[in-house]
Amino acid sequence: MPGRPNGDSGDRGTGTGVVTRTRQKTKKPSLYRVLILNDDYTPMEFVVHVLERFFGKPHEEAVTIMLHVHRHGVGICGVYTFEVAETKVTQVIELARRHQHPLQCTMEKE
Ligand code: TYC
Repeated sequence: MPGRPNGDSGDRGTGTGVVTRTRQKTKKPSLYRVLILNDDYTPMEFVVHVLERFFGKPHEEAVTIMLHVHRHGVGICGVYTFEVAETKVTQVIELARRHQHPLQCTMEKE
């Protein structure tokens, strides 16, 4: 990242500097995978409902993801910026808790 980051070409306060920066500065936010974990007790239909409600999955895709998790132990619900991912994890865990299901959900940096 050469030069001065805010376009100050370095006139040391004399007011004679020329602003040369055209653009730069925006950084893409880090992304996080939201993962859902298998367990022996949460009903399959509940997991499908969670994937539809919080992750906007169409029914068929929700079933596919749920079965993947059922067979492999873990699956990806979606990829989001940090606060969105955190909110979705909280929403899933809270709904599962209210229904007394042990369903767990977590997030990891991509
Ligand atoms: N293994 C559960 C069952 O047999 C179904 C299930 C699927 C649970 C996915 C959690 O993330 C999960 N009822």
